[in-house]
Amino acid sequence: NIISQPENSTKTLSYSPQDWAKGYLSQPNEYDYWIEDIEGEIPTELEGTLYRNGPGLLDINGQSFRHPFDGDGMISAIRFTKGTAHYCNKFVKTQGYLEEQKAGKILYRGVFGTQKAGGWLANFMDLKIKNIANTSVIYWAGKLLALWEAAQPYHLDANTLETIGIDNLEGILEPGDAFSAHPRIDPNCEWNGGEPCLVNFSIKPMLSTTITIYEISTQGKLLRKQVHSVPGFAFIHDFAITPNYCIFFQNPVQFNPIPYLLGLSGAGECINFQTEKPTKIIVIPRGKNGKIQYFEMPLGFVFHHANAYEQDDTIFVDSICYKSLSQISPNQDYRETDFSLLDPGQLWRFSLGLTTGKVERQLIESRCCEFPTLHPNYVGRPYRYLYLAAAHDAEVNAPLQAILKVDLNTNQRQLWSAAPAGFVSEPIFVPRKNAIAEDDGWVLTVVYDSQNHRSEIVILDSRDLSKGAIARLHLKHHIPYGLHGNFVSF
Ligand code: 3ON
Ligand code: FE
Repeated sequence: NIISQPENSTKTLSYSPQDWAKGYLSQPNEYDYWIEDIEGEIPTELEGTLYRNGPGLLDINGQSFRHPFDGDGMISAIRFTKGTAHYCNKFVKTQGYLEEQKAGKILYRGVFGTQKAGGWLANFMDLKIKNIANTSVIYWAGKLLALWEAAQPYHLDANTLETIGIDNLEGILEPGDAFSAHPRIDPNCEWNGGEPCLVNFSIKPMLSTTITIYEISTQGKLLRKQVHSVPGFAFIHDFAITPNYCIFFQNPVQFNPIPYLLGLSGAGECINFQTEKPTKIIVIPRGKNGKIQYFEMPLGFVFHHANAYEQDDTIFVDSICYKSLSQISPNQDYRETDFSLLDPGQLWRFSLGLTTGKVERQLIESRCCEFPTLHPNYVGRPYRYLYLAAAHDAEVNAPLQAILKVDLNTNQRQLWSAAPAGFVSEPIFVPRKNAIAEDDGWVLTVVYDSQNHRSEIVILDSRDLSKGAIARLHLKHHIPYGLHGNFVSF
């Protein structure tokens, strides 16, 4: 054989690219059943519901969406009670979902490049947005809400997952307002007598970008709202909070809307990453009369933050950074992604000197990782343990096949891997009731089992991931790769 191989392909991959791609097949069905195919034992102390959101449809009648982020939101609920588990999933019955299912074809352009059939003329100047409610699901102030960052949430019945309708949070949001898919819950809000408080933002990007911050009580009442304008176009997917600040990373991007307006590409495809430009870090005080502070540092592109905390005059922020953001090129199919050509997400710690105005950074984890989560009581506080979805091999950019626990104090690691056939999703940490140790509880993750083309719910012991799964709950079908979710103890 005289065909020469690129050097990095001599090492065997931890997965088969064809197997990985099958996780992006649509799941058009809605199920409702008790899970019976269980290996190991579900801990009886694990009581509550794991809600997950993500694209359930990746096509309509064989017409593919250009990108998974354009897929219609589908909610899964896995209910744990007395050592048993029940599975249920339903699509968020958004206006766009109902219209397109009725028509049997794509009627809306997607933010990430999905176009209506018929070429650019059929898409020319069509700026209607389809709220696909596909990014996260939270339970707050008595409502289960499916979130998508460019529009209002959808309200669902927490038991049946039936869609109740688009929701303005009792008038907090106005028509056309957005609400990010990354609210943070301050577990002990000092502006609110020590009660928990939901903090979220929305962005309206133009030549300058409007950032609105909402703080909402456990009763659903608006406690504080601030509106700020920051220079330049901003694409901000997530943020971090501390007791006194909200922290935003403004990625170095340029927005050229012409191809979008002309009907040639999606708005998201018109965002160009600018390698040579620094990222701007925007720190907005949560209290009343604070001043915005800006920091700058060349650090690449950030979607997700792990956590932030204050110590004296410094804010520490832990985030997943990509050296560069690759563009979906016009003729490329996302199911044929060559991972070796992309930069991995890596975990960094930034320290922002509030009196010095200086930023410093430190690489904490170089292994390809995403979807950081932690104990909910430590949001905004100094913390020790982080759980991430990660690649199986430490040195290779690859799909997420493992769950990684990082001890930020000792730098120790634990890893549980589903390779070669399994592909993990975001880990969710569930603390054990009355636990004292920060890592006492379970990590839950949905794993796509490509060998059997079904998914499983995997329960890990968060004190020791490496000892293997406590339980694996095999579903009767697959769930396409998802985005975010939450565990709710009722
Ligand atoms: O003017 C606009 C501002 C704005 C809010 C530009 C815009 C139209 C692009 C826009 C809308 C942004 C939207 C709708 C973003 C949606 C993002 C989304 C659904 C998901 C993002 C996921 C991020 C990551 C890092 C996922 C990683 C997944 C894996 C590693 C594997 O599954
Ligand atoms: Fe996200």
